[in-house]
Amino acid sequence: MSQPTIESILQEKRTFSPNAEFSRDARIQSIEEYQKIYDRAAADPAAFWAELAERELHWFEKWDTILDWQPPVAKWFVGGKINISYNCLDRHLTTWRKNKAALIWEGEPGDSRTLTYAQLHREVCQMANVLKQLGVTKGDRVGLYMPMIPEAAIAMLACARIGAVHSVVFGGFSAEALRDRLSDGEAKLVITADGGYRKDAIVSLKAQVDKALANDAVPSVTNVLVVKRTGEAIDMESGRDRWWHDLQQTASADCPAEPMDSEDMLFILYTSGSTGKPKGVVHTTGGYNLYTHMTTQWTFDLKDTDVYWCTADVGWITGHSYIVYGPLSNGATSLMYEGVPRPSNPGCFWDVVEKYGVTIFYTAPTAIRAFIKMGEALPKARDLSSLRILGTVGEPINPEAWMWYHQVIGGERCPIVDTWWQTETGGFMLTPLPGATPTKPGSATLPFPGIIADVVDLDGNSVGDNEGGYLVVKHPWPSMMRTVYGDFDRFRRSYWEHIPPKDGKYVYFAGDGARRDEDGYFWVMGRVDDVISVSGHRLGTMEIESALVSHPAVAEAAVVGKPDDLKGESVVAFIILESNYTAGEELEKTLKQHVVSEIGAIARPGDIRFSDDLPKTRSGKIMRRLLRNLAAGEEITGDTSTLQDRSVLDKLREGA
Ligand code: 6R9
Repeated sequence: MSQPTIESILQEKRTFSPNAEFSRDARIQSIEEYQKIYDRAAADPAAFWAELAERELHWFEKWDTILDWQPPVAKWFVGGKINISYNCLDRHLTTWRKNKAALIWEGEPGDSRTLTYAQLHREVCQMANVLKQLGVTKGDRVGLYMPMIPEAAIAMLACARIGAVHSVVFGGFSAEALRDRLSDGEAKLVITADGGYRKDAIVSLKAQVDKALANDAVPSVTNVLVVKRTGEAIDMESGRDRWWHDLQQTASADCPAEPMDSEDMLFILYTSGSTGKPKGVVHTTGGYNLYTHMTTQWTFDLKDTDVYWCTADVGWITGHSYIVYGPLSNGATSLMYEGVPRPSNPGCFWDVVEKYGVTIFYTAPTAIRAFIKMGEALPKARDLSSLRILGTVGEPINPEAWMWYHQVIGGERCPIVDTWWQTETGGFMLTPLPGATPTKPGSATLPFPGIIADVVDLDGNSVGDNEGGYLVVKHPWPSMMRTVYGDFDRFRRSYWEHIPPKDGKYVYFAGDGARRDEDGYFWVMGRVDDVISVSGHRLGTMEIESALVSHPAVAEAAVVGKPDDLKGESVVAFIILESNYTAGEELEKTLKQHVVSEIGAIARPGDIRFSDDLPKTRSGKIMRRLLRNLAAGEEITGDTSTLQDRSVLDKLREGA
């Protein structure tokens, strides 16, 4: 091969087939059925999506062209008229689902609320009228900076209803990060709350908004709409700031959904590049609605009896696609929880599962690793027998964490769907279908029907089985991002130029390394920016970390490369130990030897550093870039605005 790719060194052989009883009741019941759908879709993706768009969604007017592909610009269902708020709400009102729970919400202090489809529809319509009253019109951008309360979903759906573009900024971000995002999108209105509850404390959201907007820093913002959540004292700037409940009370509940062009912008969501300013990922209406609808339905095998819970925050793409739009478009019951495991209630997730009889539970590896550290006693103290499907997203899951999830949470009966996707892809790209796909711990398995994925070298040639390379998508799909807001050139450079077009055919490069095994299963090996180069061997981070985590002493591991005169780079491992182990030279030796025996001498860590914590993004992804700086003894460079807890870096530095 002409170009260096990534070597794969870990072999995971365990396989788990869906049980016969589960498959019998599933929407897609066997791997043969999946294969049939997949093949049909691959033969003509546009026709496949058009058939589903017609069957599954309401269109005010049908499209003229299914797909207009002028790389790297894809337009789906061109000329079609659609409204995602209509598909998520109105169309359910003429069915028995009118009085079904659309949202079940549980607040951190223990307060709760259930909104039926009829109730949710009413509140969305009222809020849409409030937005109009405040001068928001089609195409205007609205910034949301909200706690995890129903009003967050209501605000998103209200924007979509009148064709305003929402730009949700995660409530944990700083005033500066909020200001940058509001400025970039030139938001007209900001919707926030006085505060929210997080880990037994109040997060003062409105005060952060005031800071972000101080000195007229974002001149496009004319109003701030404030939900009363905590009741704490806040400043209300007269003329600018309005209470949500004041305006909602008097607003009419009659607000027909605006027929939107399929390609009208639905939302902007910012994702951090490793350097430079965050990218405003732009999603449009029709394709996004269809893709999130289908992936939710098939990947979670949705039934009307399900209580579906995705633990993400609405500030992330996972919250957009799989708390709000995908589930509601399907008429499902979506649970929203304001809290996170915290000292006063580390087992709160299991309380919620038991209280509401959750059947589908979707979370992230970072949470699973935290559960493992907290021990089995917490989940074992609750009745989790309602669960039937488990999901994971956000990072590669180490096989041992997968096994724990399978055994302790899933009681060995629940299929695990490991869903690989990105803010940019809008929805699941690689994922098992729970009644059909045999799973392997650590693999996101196979492409969703209609997705043509591959692993290639830098020239764009497919690599062989079990050879590492670059994960790409070779045919446009309905929910792909359309551009970086205000910077089309950055869109082209970031995703379409690393792997050059071959014979005029463009491929989307996701930025992740992967390999495909002899069964065609994909194994995501981590971000290619994080690849470690030891004596000419390019190693992904995931496999070495998984080898370390398979040792009983290791709760969590992050590996990075450190410059080395002889080898180019040597492996440095940052380790969080299980509580009953103590750091020391003996254990260091044992762990190095463990990596050698699990995957080989090439991956042997030169250096092991024990720590209590790791630097993570606010959505829980390990920031290896910062660890790389630390390992090399360098200053931290690049953007740290997404870092969850700055003090972690200082602690790691002291420990070095
Ligand atoms: C949905 C979301 C995207 C990046 C992606 C990859 C990593 C997400 C994964 C996974 C392995 C999975 N990632 N899911 N890696 N297996 N199941 O997380 O979006 O925040 O944009 O992050 O997350 O590296 O490229 P986003």
